[in-house]
Amino acid sequence: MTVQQAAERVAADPWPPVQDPAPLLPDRATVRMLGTRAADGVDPALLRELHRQLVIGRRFNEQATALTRQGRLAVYPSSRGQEACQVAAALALRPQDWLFPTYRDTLSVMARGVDPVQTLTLLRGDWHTGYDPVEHRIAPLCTPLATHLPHAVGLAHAARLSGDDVVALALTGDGGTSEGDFHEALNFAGVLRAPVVFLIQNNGYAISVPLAKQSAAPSLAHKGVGYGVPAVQVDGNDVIAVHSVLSAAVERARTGGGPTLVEALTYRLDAHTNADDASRYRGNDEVERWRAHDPVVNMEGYMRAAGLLDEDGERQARAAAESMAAHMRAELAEDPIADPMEMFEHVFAEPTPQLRDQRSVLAAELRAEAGHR
Ligand SMILES: Cc1ncc(C[n+]2csc(CCOP(=O)(O)OP(=O)(O)O)c2C)c(N)n1
Repeated sequence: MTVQQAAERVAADPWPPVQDPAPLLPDRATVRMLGTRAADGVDPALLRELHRQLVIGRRFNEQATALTRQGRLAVYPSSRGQEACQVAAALALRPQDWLFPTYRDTLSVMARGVDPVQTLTLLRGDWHTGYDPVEHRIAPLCTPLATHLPHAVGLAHAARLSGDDVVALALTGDGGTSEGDFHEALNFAGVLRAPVVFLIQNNGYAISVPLAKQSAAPSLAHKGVGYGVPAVQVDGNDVIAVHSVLSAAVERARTGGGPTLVEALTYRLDAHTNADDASRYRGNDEVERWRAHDPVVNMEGYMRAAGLLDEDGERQARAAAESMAAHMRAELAEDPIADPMEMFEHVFAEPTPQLRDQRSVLAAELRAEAGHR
């Protein structure tokens, strides 16, 4: 099919206007599977892989946080407590699909196959992404809130026009849903029926701002209704449930069903980043309440009870996590050497006059500095 034919097909098949918003509304009950009969039918090999990735992910969060304390990593926005969302997002995608992560989503990037050290490149103060986005089909970790969401819609729509079997999964936090880009992305996704899935990791806070000060909506999932996008609310600490909901949404998008908005209810156990003091805006009792719903502990409890995890399986998962942590320590022992002149490259095909001026100023300063040494 040519691009022209695909465009004509899309134009001839408009998104039917939704007369009745009820089917778009999230169910009153949050989707949960861990410990319920719904989990019994899930492939044990998938459960073991979800568990293995959770254990590796937890270790990654702990090791990266330790490396910030040693000054080896400039900043780390930990996803401890949110590992279930991260792992589920990575494993719900097929190789041809695209992931659009935020700065907090290093774990999902790693769980999709990128070297753990490469996922941290941007967070070491290097302007490079650290991995090849096209090779891995993972957009660069996005620091400005929500600006990657319209990109995800654009990529998904373009793939559909070209007849490529691609779905884009875009991640955002609860704070990101207050940004204009979030609303523009949902609007375009609904109108274009783009094969895109949005996952909101609602961890309760945008740095220090609690959800109640971000939104008066009954839930963040309700935000899909205004754009004709069906939404689901899921227990974000239940890796089986998040994986199941996202896989269904990816499949729906792949088969022409259009976009889905998924709100995962979770909690960030660590501070926003190592530079933040979370005790200034939330109490220890709240953190302890969520600790009781730890996604890694929950999954291990379920698997042991179901006879899917024995001592040997546990040892193997922990050994894989330890060898990854040793790799991180070894590779981050040296500071990266960046050429300051490189920051002017790859911004525009033709550098602007201002960029050229700035490049000359910096080059002169570097020459002067070298002369003083
Ligand atoms: C456009 C924009 N405005 C402000 C910021 C500063 N900022 C960084 S993180 C953050 C809060 C994000 O909260 P949320 O979307 O809930 O994600 P979380 O950090 O909890 O994963 C803000 C306001 C930013 N990065 N980008």
